[in-house]
Amino acid sequence: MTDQTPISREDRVEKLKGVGSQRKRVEDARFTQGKGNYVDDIKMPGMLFGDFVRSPYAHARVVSINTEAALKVPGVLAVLTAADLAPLGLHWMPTLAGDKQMVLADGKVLYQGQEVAFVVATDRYAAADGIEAVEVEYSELPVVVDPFKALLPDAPVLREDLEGKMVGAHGPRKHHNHIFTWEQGDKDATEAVLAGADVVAEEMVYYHRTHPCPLEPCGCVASMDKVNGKLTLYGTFQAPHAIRTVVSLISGIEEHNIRVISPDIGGGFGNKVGAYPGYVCSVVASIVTGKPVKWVEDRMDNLMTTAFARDYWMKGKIAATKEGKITGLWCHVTADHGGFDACADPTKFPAGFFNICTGSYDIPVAYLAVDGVYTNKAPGGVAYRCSFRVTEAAYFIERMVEILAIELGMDAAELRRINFIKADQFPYHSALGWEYDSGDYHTAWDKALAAVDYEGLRKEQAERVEAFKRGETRKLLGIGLTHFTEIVGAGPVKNCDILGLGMFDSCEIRIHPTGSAIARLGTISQGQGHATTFAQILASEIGLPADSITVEEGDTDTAPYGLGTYGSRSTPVAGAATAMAGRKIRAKAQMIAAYLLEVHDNDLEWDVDRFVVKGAPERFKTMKEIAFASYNQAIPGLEPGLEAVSYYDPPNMTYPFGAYICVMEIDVDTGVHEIRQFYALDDCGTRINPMIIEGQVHGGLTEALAIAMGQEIAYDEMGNCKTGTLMDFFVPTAWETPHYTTDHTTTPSPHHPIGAKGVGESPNVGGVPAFSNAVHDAFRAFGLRQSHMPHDHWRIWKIANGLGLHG
Ligand code: MCN
Ligand code: CUM
Repeated sequence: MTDQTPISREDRVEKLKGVGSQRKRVEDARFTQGKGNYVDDIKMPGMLFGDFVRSPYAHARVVSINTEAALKVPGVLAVLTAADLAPLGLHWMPTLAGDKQMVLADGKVLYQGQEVAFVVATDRYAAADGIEAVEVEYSELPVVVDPFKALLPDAPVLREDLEGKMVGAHGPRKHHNHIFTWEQGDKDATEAVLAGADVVAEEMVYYHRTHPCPLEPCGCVASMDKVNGKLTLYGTFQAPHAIRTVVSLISGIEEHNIRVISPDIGGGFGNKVGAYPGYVCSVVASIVTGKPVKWVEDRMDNLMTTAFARDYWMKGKIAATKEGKITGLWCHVTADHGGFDACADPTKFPAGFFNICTGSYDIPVAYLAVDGVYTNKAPGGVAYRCSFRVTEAAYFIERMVEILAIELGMDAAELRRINFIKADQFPYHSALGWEYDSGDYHTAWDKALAAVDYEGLRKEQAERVEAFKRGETRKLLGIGLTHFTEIVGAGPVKNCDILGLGMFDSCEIRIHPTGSAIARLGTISQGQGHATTFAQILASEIGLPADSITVEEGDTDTAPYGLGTYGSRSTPVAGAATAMAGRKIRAKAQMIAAYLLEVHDNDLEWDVDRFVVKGAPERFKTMKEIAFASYNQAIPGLEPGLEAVSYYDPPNMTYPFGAYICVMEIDVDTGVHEIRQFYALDDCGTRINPMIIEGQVHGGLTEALAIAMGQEIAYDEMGNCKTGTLMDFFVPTAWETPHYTTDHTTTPSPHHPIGAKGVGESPNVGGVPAFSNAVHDAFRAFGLRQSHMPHDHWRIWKIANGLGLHG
């Protein structure tokens, strides 16, 4: 093998396209040319289509289901109901939150759109006709859409299956519609601080129900091969291995006979973590018919029935000295989980990582209690770039700090500054139990304030208020500040599992003889660009160009076991596994190089893409040469080949952070807003690919804009979902999307092999409070304290009207 590597060290580094390189996304050649392979692109010989009869009522008894007429519709082959699934024990399924959920209506329905029967037909149209022909008789029951009303003594019993069971998956239940109480922190100490404080700001902060609405809805194709007993399940799964295990446990099919494949996924955003009735019904239908069965949601199905996000009522009290030093935080959350608790949190965290709600601040004592409640709404609850409820936590604390600033008559930027955890306090132990790994909040904050000329903006704002009062303008100026702290990378197996599966992750690498490689991971990209970035991590670790490394995810027959992609965990966990597997490769490569160069291992040092004999730079072996040698030479004491696998259990989570500032103009007479400037500084530790990070931030900010400024899953009193179509559910386009200025600081994670923290969810976690705080701040001079999102034009107009600004 001759080696063609360029001479200069810089050239060699550049050629690798390793960590820090703005490498272009390798996925895009396929996607931009229509060569993506999504679930709905999968076509198999004889494939059938399944679809659901769904409940028009939010709460009703199912009196009878008559499938006779439907079975006569041409093309309809079968109609499954709970009665068909019951003998198999599949009419209910476990949820990731330790609850159980009806696969098909078993006696009653609990939310509009709930799955009642599954029609299997030769094509989608026949299935739709079959659905029309199924006759279901319902008897309506009283509906509860308000979680506070759900807890009244005389509220209707929603979950009759749980009647009399006063202990649930997360401890005691206080009421027939109560799911759990989750308590953290020191209640007595916090109440004592509140009682003796100079100032206590108290407020109810609501983070409304919304939905990730990925471009591609959820779906699957189940194919049971009755000859060899193997089930292949293609689907939009964010956690393919976990799905395989769950399918095995509930179906009794042995795990080696199940192959789960996540092909390309058109956006996940947490919507595709959980298990849905469509998966179970497709598998059963394939077993029954012996043919492959496809189920793919339409937009309404997706918006109305699959994992929603948020719906948290957060009552807060924050105590401080007159000078503005925060002395304590108290929070009680009423969490609306809908008809079934189908949250996808780690098992021991029924409210996710909401206990990061002390945020970026050094708060000595805190107390948190979360009550989960059943209502007649769709189940789910952890989705949409949430980092397991960190979005709610960040919104809560960033609103409470703004309200405290009002109470104290202080500048909100200054109030934050004097309460930030200081750089020398890391690792920092928060009052609600976390160990923040690293941070430098003051540096980030000062950089952000300087970048937008914060003082200048405040002056302009004050002048604007005066001009408004003089009648010279009808526009107000809002400055939305946020400093958020994220917690991502679940997580240490000792405290994070999903259904008992520890949340490690994995990477397996095979180096080919000619010095290229394939790496397989337990995660699965849904647009985050893993094929691009994980190859970069490896390039830096093993000295082969990223362009020579294929990254493959999502096939449980080939990829090592992993817990999947959500909670921005891929980089902190699988990224770490990738680096560690790379290091194993390098360790063996060092032994091979030592043999080839006839020196001791310790006489070699690593240099970009090669091992060099210390003190003799002309004597080296490149990784490419070593790869070939590993296959063509018999090396005493070493097995042939060059492969490694790493299962990585992180010692801690990572704590990315950021400083966001939104400058917004608001027209008081129309309620229309205009975003003049949005500055986003993110610190995600070592940056693998700055361009990908920027893309993640742009996307997350746009989703944050949507949530803060208009997006909502709303119900009427009857439990009708009022926002089940894209006519009613706001999804921003390029038209509504402002220009973003991105920036960064770099504070590496001390425990991650390459110092990287996650970033995917940060822009949503920090973006929503920045937009919302801008709206609130615009009206601060006129006495606004708190107004619930989404801040659509109508609601902003109502704020102005309520403050008497319409004359
Ligand atoms: N990255 C980097 N340097 C870092 C951190 C991350 O270059 N220091 C890169 C990563 O290598 C990866 C991307 O940024 O290519 C996101 O990494 P990470 O923050 O680890 O998040 P995950 O890959 O685990 O993605 C999950 C996260 C979540 S939970 C949601 S929700 C979300 C998000 O990613 N869903 C998305 N971003 C999304 N982007 C797209 N296009 N589609 C989705 O469904
Ligand atoms: Cu919570 S949305 Mo992401 O974790 O897939």
